[in-house]
Amino acid sequence: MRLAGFELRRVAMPLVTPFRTSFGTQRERDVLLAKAVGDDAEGWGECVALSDPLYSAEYVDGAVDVMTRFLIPALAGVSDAVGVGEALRPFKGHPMAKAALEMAVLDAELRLAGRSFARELGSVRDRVPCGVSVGIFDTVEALLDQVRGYLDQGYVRIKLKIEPGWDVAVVRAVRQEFGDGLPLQVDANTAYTLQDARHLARLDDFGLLLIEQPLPEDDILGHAQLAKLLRTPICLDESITSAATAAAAIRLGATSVVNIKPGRVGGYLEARRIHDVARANGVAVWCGGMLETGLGRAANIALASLPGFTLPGDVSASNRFYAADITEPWVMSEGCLDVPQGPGLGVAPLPDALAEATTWTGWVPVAN
Ligand code: SMG
Ligand code: MG
Repeated sequence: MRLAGFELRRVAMPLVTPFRTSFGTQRERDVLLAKAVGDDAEGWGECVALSDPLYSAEYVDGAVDVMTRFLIPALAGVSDAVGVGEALRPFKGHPMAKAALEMAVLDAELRLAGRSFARELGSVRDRVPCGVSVGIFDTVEALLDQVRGYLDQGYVRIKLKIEPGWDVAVVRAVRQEFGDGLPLQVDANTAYTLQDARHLARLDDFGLLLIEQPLPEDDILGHAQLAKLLRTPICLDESITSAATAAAAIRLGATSVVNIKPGRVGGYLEARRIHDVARANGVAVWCGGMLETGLGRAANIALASLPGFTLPGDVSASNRFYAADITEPWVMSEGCLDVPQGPGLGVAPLPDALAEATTWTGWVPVAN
């Protein structure tokens, strides 16, 4: 395949309900899509950067800029997803921007070959169990109502967002209401410091599956120290930026479970390498989420069907976040989503829904 260029597109996706975390509240997603256009195939990539650099350093305007000025022009002569990774390696950082371009080329390449993401990545299941990430609310009652609604829909695992002042008492209330059998975990998005270790150890009473990213992104040693003070397993998210950092964090005892987000690590191929590293070390992984549209969700479901993904991911149905998706909606059945089996992502945007949501498009050629 010879790449002619990328169509960049921003789509505005209002959330069904505000999603509050320790770093801010999302009300609408401004999603950047990149469509790879080749001489004989096209493919879709989704950039998971948020509007503001609060989850990680990347943000949507920055992703458009780096793709346009540096990343896409570097893809001259590249013909497949492995080549994208090699061509973009000299550029520091910007994993979410890189991942979107790699995803688009992988989709195009696989569509051409008639092979699915699942098959390409090494899928061993045809459906994956769905967990759901639940934000911070003004009252515990409002949270309990939300959790009850998700359990009624069939979600098999609940993740609670926590922050100082919204942690131990909230977890206790959820346990009291829904029982000790509910698979439950928490995510702090870096909101604590090592000084909070004694407080966080109070979570040990509640049989949590894990605590996700309690400390800052660059504090690997802090997480290793914290792990010695808690019985609750520590799971890194923001800190894991590559297979190499995953290997180091595992070796240092900083993480005993790993959240894999392809965008955060530069793409689906690096995500698979992290899966392989973790599996070789007997460390469980699960697939994280970044409020993806149906496109990114398709790829995540495929990834989550690899053998090392032994915990339910933040892989939920389209209607968890969006009343109207830009693809056919992902619908949960018996707490699971079916792994897409068609060529490439196995899904494509619905032209009308895509046009409706689009706020901007641009064309960036690849000079060959
Ligand atoms: O897509 O289900 C989803 C969101 C899951 O909580 C989620 N993601 O730190 O894991 C995380 C957050 C990052 C995005 S918060 C706006
Ligand atoms: Mg997280």
